[in-house]
Amino acid sequence: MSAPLTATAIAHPNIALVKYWGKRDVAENLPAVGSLSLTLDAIRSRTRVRFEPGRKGDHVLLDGREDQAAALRVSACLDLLREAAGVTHGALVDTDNDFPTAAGLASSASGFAALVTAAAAALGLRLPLHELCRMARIGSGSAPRSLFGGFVLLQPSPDGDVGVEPLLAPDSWPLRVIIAITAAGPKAMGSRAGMAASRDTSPFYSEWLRSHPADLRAGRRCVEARDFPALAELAEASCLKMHAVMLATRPPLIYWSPATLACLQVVQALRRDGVPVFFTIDAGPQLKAVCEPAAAATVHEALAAVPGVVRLIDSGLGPGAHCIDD
Ligand code: 2P0
Repeated sequence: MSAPLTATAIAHPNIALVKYWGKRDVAENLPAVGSLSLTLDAIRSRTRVRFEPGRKGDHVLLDGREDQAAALRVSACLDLLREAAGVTHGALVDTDNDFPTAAGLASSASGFAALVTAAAAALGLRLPLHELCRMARIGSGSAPRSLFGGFVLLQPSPDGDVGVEPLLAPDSWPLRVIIAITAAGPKAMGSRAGMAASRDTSPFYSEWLRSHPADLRAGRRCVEARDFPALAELAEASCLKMHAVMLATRPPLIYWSPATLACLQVVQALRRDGVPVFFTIDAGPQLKAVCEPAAAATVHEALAAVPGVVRLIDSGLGPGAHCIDD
């Protein structure tokens, strides 16, 4: 059967509970550390890929606009798929996100997971999962995590590559995530440049690398045991350790807004009062509060009252990337 040459896929952003920050190999986009994430269901990237025989080059639309920087990364990723399929067709790629792009909400993770899923289907490729993960990783280090649903572990493997392992399906531990959007514009410095700056200048970077494997092992134990209090403590510590590395980078990487800190303090106060919730923050000013389902309404209400919070997104845990009908 010939390849359909066109396909559309959906992938959901993921939120890391044990964070990834730093690269071991820039050309291969190999992370210096593993990570543990959960995939969301309330927000998504949708990517349509159409290969056209005889077309030279790719044309990339991101939320309806041409984006040169995104196009270069998309083409690098598509080159791997073209090579696997033995074709040279250029592609039309149309991606839209139903949430703010490049604002610390993992749009590159869901975008590249959707891209490789759609492109592989369009080219009729049945790739081993580790190959699809490698291709997604070339696009974005956190993208392999969005190929899977629920809780996902990304771990450096002894051969120097990374392995991705789904730990729990979404309904096995159905936590809720309340995202407090405190600013919707794109961030000042992208993760890629920020990671390179931290590696080169942050005095805490070596300690981050040294202590990370133990955090990842602890993260796996917490998720497998569904131990919320232990996961809460670990995830907040991993988040703040990463932000300490960022703050000590020269020039400093300060991704928080005053409202980010206000939200963090609200979450701390809730937990002190016995509400099962913890925070995590990525390379942007949004705060993600992870809680048990029964606490979601309380957490939502408390974050909605924080000055500077412009919007809240309530999410459950979602599935991995998948194709949909065009
Ligand atoms: C994470 N972040 O683990 C961490 C926490 C941001 C802070 O993965 O350069 O967009 O494409 O590999 O995947 C964001 O980094 O970076 C990220 P690249 P990516 O979620």
